[in-house]
Amino acid sequence: MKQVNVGMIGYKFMGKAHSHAYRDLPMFFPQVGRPVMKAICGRDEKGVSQAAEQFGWESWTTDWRELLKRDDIDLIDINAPSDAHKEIALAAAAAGKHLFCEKPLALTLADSREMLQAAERAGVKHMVGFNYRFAPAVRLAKKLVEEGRLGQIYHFRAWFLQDWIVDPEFPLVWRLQKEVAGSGSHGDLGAHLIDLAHYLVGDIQEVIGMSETFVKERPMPSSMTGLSARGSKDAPRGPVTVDDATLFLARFAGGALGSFEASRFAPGHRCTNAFEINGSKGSVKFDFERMNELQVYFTDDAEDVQGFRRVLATDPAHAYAEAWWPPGHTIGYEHTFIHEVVELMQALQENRQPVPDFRDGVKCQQVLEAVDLSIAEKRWIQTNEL
Ligand code: SOE
Repeated sequence: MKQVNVGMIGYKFMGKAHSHAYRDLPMFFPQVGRPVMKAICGRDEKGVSQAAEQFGWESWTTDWRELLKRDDIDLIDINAPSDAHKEIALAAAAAGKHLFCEKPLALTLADSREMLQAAERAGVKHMVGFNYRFAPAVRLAKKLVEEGRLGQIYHFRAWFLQDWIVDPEFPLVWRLQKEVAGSGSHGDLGAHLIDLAHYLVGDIQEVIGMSETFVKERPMPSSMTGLSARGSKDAPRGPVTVDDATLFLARFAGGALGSFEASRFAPGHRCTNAFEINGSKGSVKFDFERMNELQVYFTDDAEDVQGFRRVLATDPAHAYAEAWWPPGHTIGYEHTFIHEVVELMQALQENRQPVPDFRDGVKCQQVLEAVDLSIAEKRWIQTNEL
């Protein structure tokens, strides 16, 4: 079995999620090998050295280019803020490293296309971090669609709602700055919905959207990590340059109609990443806050017991479930990243592209940008216009 040596850039929220995935992987999925956590990189010496120790990396550095020079690193895992993705990915591909990059792939469609081209030109493997595809209940939804058990698909209805910036005094973290994040709820949350739509229903042909920034200025942060930050009311204020909420309608190439809602202004919704699919033979409903469950309805159930049934996707019949605990013993958020890394390691063992790859990242970016253009021009946009 090939040994895969990993170098990671970024050590905060996603860096922790990915580090944990590499560590847990061999315990539950020994068949895909044991990734070696060679080196982790971050800008802050104290922070990155602590992370290296805490997460179990062999070494650390504050200069990501050092990782690319090392012959003992095969894969570069990019968890830095979105504005850093492109430069790192291009340089890493040129150095012949495989790439695993968090979403959204880049700040713009043009940049994401350049990243895909660079990876293809270098002949390296590439993967993008759409982790929600890897929830067993989402896999079950995919299976039901693919096997035709929902019939012809009419609707995909999705919403990703959070509430961590509802307080107008919450500081201006990087996720609220366009030059670093690319966009707000749209690229952060909507990107996941778009990817799930592509995965579950297929290509999106045309879109029209609307968006709003409810709080236009915020105090500068004194510190931030993950989704939390500190600041003070008296701190200088800066403009919020991304959307707080973006909604859009879509028509799928296969004829289905879609509606999408991404918002960070939905009090009470901590991380509601939810969708429904309605087809001629049935429907499914998923909500990440109950990620082990898929609600399933079939039109051909006997009339007297018709209704949504709650399927707990923890049986051996469900994707990835057999590797974990006995049925009914549920799994969590971090497992989606472990499953993602299972796919990545398996693909590297089999010398094939992992899925989802940078092509999926580009496709997502194309829809994100089509929605932005539709908002700017107040009209329907065909995704192939971009
Ligand atoms: C923050 O909004 C965030 O962590 C996203 O960046 C993730 O992609 C999403 O999975 C959860 O929320």
